[in-house]
Amino acid sequence: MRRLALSLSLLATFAATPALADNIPETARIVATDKLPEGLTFTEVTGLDVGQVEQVVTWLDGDGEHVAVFANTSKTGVKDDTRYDSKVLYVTVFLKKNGKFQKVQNIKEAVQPCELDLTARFLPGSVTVTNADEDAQGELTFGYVTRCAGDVSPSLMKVLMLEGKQKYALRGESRVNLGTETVGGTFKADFKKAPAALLEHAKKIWKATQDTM
Ligand SMILES: [Ca+2]
Repeated sequence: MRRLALSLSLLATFAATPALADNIPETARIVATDKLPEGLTFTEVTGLDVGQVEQVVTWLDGDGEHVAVFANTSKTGVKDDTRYDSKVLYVTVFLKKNGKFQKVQNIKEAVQPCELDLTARFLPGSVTVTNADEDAQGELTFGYVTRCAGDVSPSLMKVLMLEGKQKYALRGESRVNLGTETVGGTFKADFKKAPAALLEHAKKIWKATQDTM
């Protein structure tokens, strides 16, 4: 009987810890979809009652089950015969507990009404879930570019890393090959007191995705 009680308490311990630190990345799922996860509304994701879902990323760590929704909103207007485009990117991270979603943090990046060529998009291949510092919290990393211009020039680029309530960032410009020279590609790191391994991962993602307008 005593042995059974011990087994049950061990089971309870494992149930309360959804994932061990060393397998957080293996629990990650990155799914391209235009559907909101069941139980979420656009109001919770974009702050509006509309939006376009692009992908949903989930992972388990010491805090529980995370659900990150990548979405955008866009609109077009005309003023004085000129067409203006606007687009906003959103990444909203939730903890899902007992079927309910608690917002952990959200990222919003807007390109203001633009009468030239508008760019606002997540960078393919930039989305990763890691646990570079081997604690109990996973890190969600993603990059995106924004731009309103009519020429060939770098975009504003960011690679963000979210861990729990923390947000770390590389901010700079994408790199563009003009034929005779390459411009852009520089960034500044805002990683506060994050462990060096986190900054290293973000730099790796930057280097892998920076060649875009
Ligand atoms: Ca971590």
